Amino acid sequence: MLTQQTYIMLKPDALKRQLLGEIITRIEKKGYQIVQAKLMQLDAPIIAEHYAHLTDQPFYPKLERYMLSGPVFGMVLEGEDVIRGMRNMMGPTNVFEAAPGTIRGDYATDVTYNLIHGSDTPETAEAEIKRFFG
Ligand code: IDP
Repeated sequence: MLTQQTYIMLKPDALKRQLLGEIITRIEKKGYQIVQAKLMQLDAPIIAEHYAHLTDQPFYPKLERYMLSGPVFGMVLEGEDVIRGMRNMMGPTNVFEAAPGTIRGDYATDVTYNLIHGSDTPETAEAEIKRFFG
């Protein structure tokens, strides 16, 4: 048993489409605890830091516009194997591969506008929690 924390961010399309409650309900029903949460308007430097592995990609300007387009809802979740569990609940980055039953599979139809971010390793979880919650 491995109790760990992860950083989850509901992206601007989740808020615009009023899917916040729906997604949080899934997280709560799964049994993960929300230990911190806040609404934030990100700026370009923090987006570039968060997506440093993507800044040289051709789609980065679109990703930056998307992440600047409205507030995001950041959360720290705690639970057994929560990093892997949340990645499974989210579905893969490519929505066309995301199975029904996953958040992206059920609600997203576009590779960029895919509703949710979740840390992918314990190291990135630690860095992302520090980045957004200090
Ligand atoms: P993740 O969000 O599933 O961890 P990353 O590769 O870190 O995946 O990508 C970050 C975000 O960048 C994605 O969630 C998506 O919004 C956007 N993105 C990733 N790959 C593409 C792409 O090929 N085209 C357009 N947007 C992309």
